[in-house]
Amino acid sequence: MVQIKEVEETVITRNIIREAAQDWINIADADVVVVGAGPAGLTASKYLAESGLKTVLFERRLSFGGGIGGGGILFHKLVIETPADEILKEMKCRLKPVDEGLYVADTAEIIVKLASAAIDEGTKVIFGVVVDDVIYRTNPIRVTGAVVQWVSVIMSGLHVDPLPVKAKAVIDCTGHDAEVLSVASRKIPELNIEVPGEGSMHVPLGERMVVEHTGEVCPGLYAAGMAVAALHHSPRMGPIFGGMLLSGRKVAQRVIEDFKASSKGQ
Ligand code: 48F
Repeated sequence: MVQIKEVEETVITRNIIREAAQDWINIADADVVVVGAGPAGLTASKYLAESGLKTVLFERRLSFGGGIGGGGILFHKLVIETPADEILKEMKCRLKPVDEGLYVADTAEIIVKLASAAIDEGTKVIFGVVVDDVIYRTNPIRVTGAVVQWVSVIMSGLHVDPLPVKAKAVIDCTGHDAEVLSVASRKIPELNIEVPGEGSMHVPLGERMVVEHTGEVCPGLYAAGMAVAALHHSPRMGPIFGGMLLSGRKVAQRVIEDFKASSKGQ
């Protein structure tokens, strides 16, 4: 017979609350807050955490992957083009070559391996949390953190104040709605951010533009993935994911460079 350890009920409660509280105390002052656990956010988190930055990833849902899981109209496959295959090969994803520089993969495998890579490098992932605002300072103007709320509170419509989390960099990886850029644009006009929304489908142009425009939006605030397309009104591309991964990696490289530059300047 298997001897299962007997656990008293309050032990479960105390351990969960103590460990979660410890994480939140640590999270209250992060190096980088990544918003959204889709392909761009997971890829960015992996490289940021790998570089040693304290990286927190907030995701509204209770699951990873954003738009990956839906594949193309729910077919469980996605398409990846070079050079993004190198990112997935690094994570040991199995890619089926179907043409020169073109691969097909299973959505479930890509989700789980991207998430695993981000966590293994040290990203702290918190599910069920919405970033619904940013913190900022003036003279000079800068985004200095994110404002977070439980998704369940938002869904309930209860009047409950959110919590602020400080960060030297906040990255909008929220996808098509560019939620962080949109709230910053609406509430902080001095930032001069406009979010016109993405354009209609043009795959080659959309893939190129999303990567080209990835980076800093204003001091302290960065964007990757479809949030970049929403910011620059660049075309959507549907279920081809190379641009999302390359954008996630590029934003991480940019944030890492900015950290290095600011630490040299101190
Ligand atoms: O939508 P999503 O996958 O964004 P992405 O990383 O990739 C886009 C592709 O999936 C696809 C495409 C190109 O291939 O067209 O659509 O740019 O992932 C965004 C994630 O952010 C979460 C959301 O639940 C999703 O998992 N999210 C959105 N807004 C918030 C958020 C928010 N305010 N706070 C926390 N999470």
